[in-house]
Amino acid sequence: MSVNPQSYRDLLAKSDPTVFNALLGEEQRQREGIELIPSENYAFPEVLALLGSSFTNKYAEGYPGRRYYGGTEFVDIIENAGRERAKKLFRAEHANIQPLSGSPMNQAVYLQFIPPGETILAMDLSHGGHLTHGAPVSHMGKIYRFVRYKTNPKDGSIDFGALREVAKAERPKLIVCGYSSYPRDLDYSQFQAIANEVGALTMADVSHYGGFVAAGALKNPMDAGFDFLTTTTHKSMRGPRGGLIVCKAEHAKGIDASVFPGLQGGPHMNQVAATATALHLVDTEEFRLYARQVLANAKALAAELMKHNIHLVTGGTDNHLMVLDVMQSFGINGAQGEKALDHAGITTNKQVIPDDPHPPLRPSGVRMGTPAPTSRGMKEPEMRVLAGVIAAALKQHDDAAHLAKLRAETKALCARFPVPGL
Ligand code: DSN
Repeated sequence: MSVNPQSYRDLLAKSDPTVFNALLGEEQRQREGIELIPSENYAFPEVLALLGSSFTNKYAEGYPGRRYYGGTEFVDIIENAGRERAKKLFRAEHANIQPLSGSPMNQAVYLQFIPPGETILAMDLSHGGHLTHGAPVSHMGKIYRFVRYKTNPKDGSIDFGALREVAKAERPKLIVCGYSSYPRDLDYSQFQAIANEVGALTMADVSHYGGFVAAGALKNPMDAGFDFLTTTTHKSMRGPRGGLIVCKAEHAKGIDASVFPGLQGGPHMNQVAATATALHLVDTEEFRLYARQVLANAKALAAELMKHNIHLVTGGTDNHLMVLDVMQSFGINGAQGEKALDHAGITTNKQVIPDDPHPPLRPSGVRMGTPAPTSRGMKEPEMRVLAGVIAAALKQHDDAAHLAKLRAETKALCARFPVPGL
């Protein structure tokens, strides 16, 4: 690497002690605590190195072979490699790996292919949909008319009969699926069949679990004929913070024009390089084993939590995450649950549950997932230990001494499983 990591740290310690000390604090927090926020993970060490590499210095507006700047022969290599790797992993005809993150990635699809004021059909946010799927507070929620579908209250499945009726009545131009707090795998062919009936395009935002789709552990929407798959690259893929879009060949020109110059200027070439490398590392047997272990760990954690009489939304999980109804299980809200777990050394986030009667800052649920502890090498036995700590912390959420004892247990567990790259 062009920068010796130790010399960079020594330099930073001298030149900016405020930021350096915060960095040390964050590293200690990551080492000594369990990260269960399902959208967080530990980037591959190669990814961290590339983010701090000399690719940071380079402007490269345009695409490989058609740039608006000179000196792009090396960045063309990394972007071409990344695009080919994304196409291969998602079995897609075209890939764009320049989106700076999840929001511009989804906006690039909407703004290019859907005229303002038109209808988009997306999941109700409390049932698992995402901010960028038309939340009323987002600009997209104001530009488009978002119509909602929901999950079945009995088992959390998607009610495709109801979805078909809404689609026929509302004639959306786009149907969106793929969620950030939905614990089940999806039958993409049913979405595609409905879209075909009403003449809508299809987009799956697999940001949370794109790595597991790429690894073959979860279904691939492109196999069902989807028009677009979008995914952030920093969650399940352990890449840099960023996004990518794959699509059918017929949308290639439109997607590229939408990302640049439609929405963005110069791509972050350090991010593009790190994305290319993350995609390379995802396409390995080691990563495929990791992906399967994440899902096995989630199943083990969910089963054990339920043995502690904790109610899980939809009654379990098929993927990497679960939502605990802590209001029903312990009579506390999600903010109280999140805080108690924080004190026990376990990081999670408060979460609304379907049709939650409580507000988003004090919702009924807590969301958790297994990508990060699995990256540390934890397996089913550790999930059983964690479930015991979680149940004890939620039960005795206002007993500071008890929570401190649990925190020591968490720290001891973490000491046996180092964080990759730290
Ligand atoms: N903020 C991410 C999550 O936590 O689900 C999604 O963008």
